[in-house]
Amino acid sequence: VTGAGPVIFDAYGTLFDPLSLADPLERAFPGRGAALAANWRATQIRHTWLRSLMGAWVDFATITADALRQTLDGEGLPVGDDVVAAVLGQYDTLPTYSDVLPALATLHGSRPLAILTNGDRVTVEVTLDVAGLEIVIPTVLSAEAVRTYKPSPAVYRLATDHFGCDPSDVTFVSGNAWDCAGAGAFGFQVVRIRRSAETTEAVGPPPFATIDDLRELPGLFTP
Ligand code: LAC
Repeated sequence: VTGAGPVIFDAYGTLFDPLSLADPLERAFPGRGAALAANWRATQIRHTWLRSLMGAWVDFATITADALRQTLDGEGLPVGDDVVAAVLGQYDTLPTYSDVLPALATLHGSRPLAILTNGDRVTVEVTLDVAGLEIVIPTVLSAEAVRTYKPSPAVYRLATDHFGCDPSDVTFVSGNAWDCAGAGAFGFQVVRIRRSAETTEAVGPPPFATIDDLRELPGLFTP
């Protein structure tokens, strides 16, 4: 990557680990936490696409709660308000992946850093704060501003509008293959961080680079 354009990160599945919520789910439903967390996350993402195509926007917290209830109900598990509240209550304190802090510490100061997320802005800001990263990543751009979700180009455009730059000036980092596809189609230089075994989507241009650890990211930039 050349130039000194912004580096923009997806939030969930890139910096913050939503599958860590397998732990409270495991406590509530022993032996099923990991599968429930994965199914919940897939349902949540699917709902963002459904609602975007249907023109039926609701905020991300509502999607997240609906997806959790649907997941539990679909597995024949009781959807108790106490369990739902306890699990959802941990969403704004999701942990970062272990490579995030060292990678960002290296990048900090070298170029503008931001988050572009489908998550609600305030929730993501709280999570950043809890992780001690609000100084390192001062800008959170949320899809809520355009009341639709990635991979709509309207959401990626929030970044080029904010920074007053061309799509090709942006390095976009995501652990979600669908997000990499959308960002690449918009014209960002995409770096995929392999947080899961999912394959690269054969839609739009392939990522500029794929890395297994976020600490590889600073090395992609030529001075
Ligand atoms: C994000 C999630 C949906 O945009 O990956 O942060």
